[in-house]
Amino acid sequence: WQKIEAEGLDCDYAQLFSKEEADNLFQKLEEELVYATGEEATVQVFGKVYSIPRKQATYGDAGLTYTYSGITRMACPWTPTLEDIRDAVTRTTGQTFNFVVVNRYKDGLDHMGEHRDDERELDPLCPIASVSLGAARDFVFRHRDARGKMSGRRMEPVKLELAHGSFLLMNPPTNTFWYHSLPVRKRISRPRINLTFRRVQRCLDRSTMAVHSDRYGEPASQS
Ligand SMILES: O=C(O)CCC(=O)C(=O)O
Repeated sequence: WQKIEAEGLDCDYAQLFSKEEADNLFQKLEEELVYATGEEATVQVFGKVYSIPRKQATYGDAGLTYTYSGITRMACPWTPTLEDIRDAVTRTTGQTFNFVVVNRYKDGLDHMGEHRDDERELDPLCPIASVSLGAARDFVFRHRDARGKMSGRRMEPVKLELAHGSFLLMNPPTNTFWYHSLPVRKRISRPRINLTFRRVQRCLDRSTMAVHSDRYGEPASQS
């Protein structure tokens, strides 16, 4: 395990699957997963609708929903491979997860804008567990006080490469203080699938739920 730490940032990184296992999981997910289309493949930022620069799907326990970027996502029933990966993550962390957000990047042009995973629906004590399969991609954390030209503090971003079969555990309070993004990397031609396992709380009063505008699209990354 590699410990990644900075002020308010606490992550663990490890190789969870061998190359052979990871190749096999990637192939199975390519066969099993169905990605969102239509409104579910968009985000809303300050009332404007944008298509997301990658494919996305949400799976989890029956009846769960998760609202982010202005859109409510329903959990599709777990597939056998997602269950296998979820169970491996639970064995490794001792934590249980009831929801997974899947992002598929067809190549290095697909990306994810800077955001935090800090929706009120998420159990604040549960880490977010991220499994990466396929092309290795850079992943960048930036402290919330060190974003943009007018930012109050100078703090170096924390950068890592997420390898095929790797596992990144984002422990609390990382997502309170640090934004993360998956930047464009034009030289990458191969696809990548990322799974972020989460614990979503049922029965929250929707009217009090924060809707975060700074996630997922380029237009929002400056907000
Ligand atoms: O693809 C990745 O590694 C980033 C995923 C991510 O940031 C998210 O699901 O919130």
